[in-house]
Amino acid sequence: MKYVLSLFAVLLVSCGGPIYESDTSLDQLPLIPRPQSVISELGGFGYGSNLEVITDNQELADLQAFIPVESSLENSSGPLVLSLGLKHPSPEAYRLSINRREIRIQGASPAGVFRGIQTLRQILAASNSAPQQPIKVLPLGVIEDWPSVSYRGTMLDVARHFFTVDEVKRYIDQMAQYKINTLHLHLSDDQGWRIEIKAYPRLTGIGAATEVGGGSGGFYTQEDFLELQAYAAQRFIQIIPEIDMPGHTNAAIVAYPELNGNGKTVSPYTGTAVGFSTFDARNEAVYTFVNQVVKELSSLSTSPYFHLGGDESHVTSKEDYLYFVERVGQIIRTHQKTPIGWDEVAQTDLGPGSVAQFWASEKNALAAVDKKMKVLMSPAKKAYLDMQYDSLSPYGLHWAGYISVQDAYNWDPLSYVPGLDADQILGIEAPLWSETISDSSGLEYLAFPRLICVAELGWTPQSLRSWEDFNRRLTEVSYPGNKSSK
Ligand code: TNX
Repeated sequence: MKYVLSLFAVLLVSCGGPIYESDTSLDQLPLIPRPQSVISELGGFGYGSNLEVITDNQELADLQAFIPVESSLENSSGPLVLSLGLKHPSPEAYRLSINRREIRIQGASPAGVFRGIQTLRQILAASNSAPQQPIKVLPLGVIEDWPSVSYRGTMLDVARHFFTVDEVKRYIDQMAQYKINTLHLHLSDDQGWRIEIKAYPRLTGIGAATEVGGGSGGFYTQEDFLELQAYAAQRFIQIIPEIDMPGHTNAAIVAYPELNGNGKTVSPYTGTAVGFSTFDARNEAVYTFVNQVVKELSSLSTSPYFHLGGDESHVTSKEDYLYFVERVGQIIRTHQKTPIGWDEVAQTDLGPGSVAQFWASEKNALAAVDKKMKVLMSPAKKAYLDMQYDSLSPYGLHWAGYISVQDAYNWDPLSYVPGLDADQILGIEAPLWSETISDSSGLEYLAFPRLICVAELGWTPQSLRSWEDFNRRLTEVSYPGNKSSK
């Protein structure tokens, strides 16, 4: 009975088994994103290294793989029960309750149960046991939780520098911990083409061999893309493919020079300038090409969206730009996808329900809603993960300013652009451009902890957010690339 003196757990023996007491309360734990509602109750739930998982649903049973404890009842107060049937408009809603006899996670769908498991993981990590203490004690209570914004994403630029399948999976795992549900992959740019298109083999044969700074580049086979998509889907994350056009197309044009519209001889590009390349908007071969690319990618992709880029087409005439984007929008719809483009596409008639991704121009964001488009909030001054934290940051750019962790947290995606209503906003996304990073360590330096700020901006309503409270929680947890120097 050496545990009796522990501050952590008072172990009494009653007829039903041991009774545990927790010295922490559920509403004090550093949960991120902060849940919508946490009600604490007195008492504790004890377990050793084991937690028996009970569910009558096979899909939920598969989620056991995400619970970081062994499944058995030995040493535990009771089981972890996973179930569906929660009534809530958001499929990601969940209710997590911990009482003396069991932990229960009920979801509005399997995605909700998965989000609840992430919260449980944070509770387990925050509930320390004393040294040499084999029993961990969790505080009791009920968490009711759901996202305030349905689309919560990040973008990874795999074109300026290529990131391997394993590096992207690592990022997906990190996203999942903070309940991010969308990964936008920027698959093509001037410096590289990164996805196999079977009808145009030189895209990867030639167009994938370059990257910023002269490295060897790389690309995903279609099987790689499916593997990433399946890996993300297990974590209830969608992958949205982007093929950036008509600008940002030098790598495709090097592979297929007949697509070129800037009248110059092209050569591979490994610098970081933008705005010099364009497809030829008046050449039918370009639309044959675009149709094939959209067709092959749309047949692989399970996302309802296809991102056509459309940014910084500085050498495309205005007339050609409008014509091109509208035609590509129609091609995307022919393949049963909804077009998304960077905010410049709001100048075109991309059609109601299509999406403008706001990064720089409030005028474009307002034009988008006039055209019954939705707006995805990615303001460069707040949400660009590739901006330096400050002038000493070893990675990153600063054309939109320096973005400290506090800056990344202190804004509201639903009111950032005056004149936009919340119901016109599809969601929030934090883009990570990769001119200055080429591997997971650079990625993690820029993304963490600022992606965690974005995760909370999308999940937790403004009325429950405060920098002081968030910052306290952030200092109490470990996160990828946790560096105290930031
Ligand atoms: C602007 S933001 C770009 C990208 C660059 C990024 C660097 C946008 C739609 N286009 O081509 O990578 O700045 O921060």
